Amino acid sequence: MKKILFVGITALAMASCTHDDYAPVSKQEQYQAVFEKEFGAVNPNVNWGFTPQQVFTFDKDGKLIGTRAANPNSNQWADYVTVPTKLTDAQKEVVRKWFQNNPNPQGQKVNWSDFFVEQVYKGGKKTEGSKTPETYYTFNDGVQTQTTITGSNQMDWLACGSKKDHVNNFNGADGNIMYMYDSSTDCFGFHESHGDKYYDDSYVLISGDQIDKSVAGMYFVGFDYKMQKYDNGDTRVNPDGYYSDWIVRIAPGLNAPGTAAMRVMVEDIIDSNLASVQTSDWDFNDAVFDVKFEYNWKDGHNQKFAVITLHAAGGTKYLTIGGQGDKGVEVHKALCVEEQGTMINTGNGATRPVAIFRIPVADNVNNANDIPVYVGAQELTAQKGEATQKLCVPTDVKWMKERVQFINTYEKFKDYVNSNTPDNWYKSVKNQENLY
Ligand SMILES: [Ca+2]
Ligand SMILES: [Ca+2]
Ligand SMILES: [Ca+2]
Repeated sequence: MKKILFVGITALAMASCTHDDYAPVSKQEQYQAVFEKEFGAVNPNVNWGFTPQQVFTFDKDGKLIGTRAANPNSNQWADYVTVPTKLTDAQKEVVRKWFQNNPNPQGQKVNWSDFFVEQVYKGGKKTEGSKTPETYYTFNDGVQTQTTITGSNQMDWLACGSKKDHVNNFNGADGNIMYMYDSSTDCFGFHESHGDKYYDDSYVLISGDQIDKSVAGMYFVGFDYKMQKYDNGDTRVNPDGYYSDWIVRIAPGLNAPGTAAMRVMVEDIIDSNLASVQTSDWDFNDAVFDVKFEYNWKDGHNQKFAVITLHAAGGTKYLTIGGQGDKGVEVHKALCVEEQGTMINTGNGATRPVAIFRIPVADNVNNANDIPVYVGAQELTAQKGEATQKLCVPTDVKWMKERVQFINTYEKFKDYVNSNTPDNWYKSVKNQENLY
């Protein structure tokens, strides 16, 4: 008797569930419910700021085609990227002296596919006050000779990344400034002319913050000369631990303001327990990245890329851009932080330089919304008229710090959600201190 009654109650409960108190089933439906609880009903016309973007096309020689007035006599870098202000002589001196007086420094990593290289110092030129002469005794058959060589004179072809992309016009440890794209900062090397070998294990990458206030926020690569003429080591030069034989600055290729790049701000709440979402969980900073589209000549034909500039990873989940899992780029790793649980550049965790990387895309892709973003296996979407996990804004819009309220920071965001206006809701900042 009892048993029958129990079944009856269950059946009744289920029946009422499917009628009056409709329980959302899919993740997106549950998300819609918590999103609307926070921000109100989503207007059917809201597209979250995503629109088709301008596409830059470069010819075989890396020259920008179309879209802007071309001046063949000046370089065009400034049309699509922020060209760093050149170093002053005083700044170069500060950097040179630091490298000449700090042996075996601890380096760091940056992750840029697109960057500038600027000459700082060629070894052997100025060594007053230096702890290294930047000249080296050679060893023959393991015995030191009286012959010295100036290392920098043997250093040809500055090379970037494990594919050894040559930096044009940087030879003999000298150069001016060059823009590298679709390259890599995963290592740096030089070609040694005496022994005719490449060395990409004798560099160090140092943050200007470590050197002096006048070069804070900059990055420098120093090389310690080494040489081995024969594989058996018959003639060689030992590095001396001072990475001053060639010093260059590297600077990320940041999007020029007002160019075609757009910023995407990502919220990963959909992958959380949606029953316990709080107001301060909404921050749309779990990934913040800019998207720019480019055609570049590569492997004999024009290929289309999304150039991604990753600014922040304000979440602790496995979040990938460009595809799911291994098919995408994990945001913490991209910012050179191995710990997935560390938030980066949101005021609560680690601080890192931006990451710049490229994703090959199909010819018809020209909207930042088409760059897939995943949290684990869950794709984060921005559908017109539906609760969104991504917002698209101009690249000068700042993102949120952690644990502050989105709704109390952007005063008009709720209006935008409810009525599709104002579309520049990001200009209605109420509490500047909530932004990173
Ligand atoms: Ca050295
Ligand atoms: Ca969040
Ligand atoms: Ca966050």
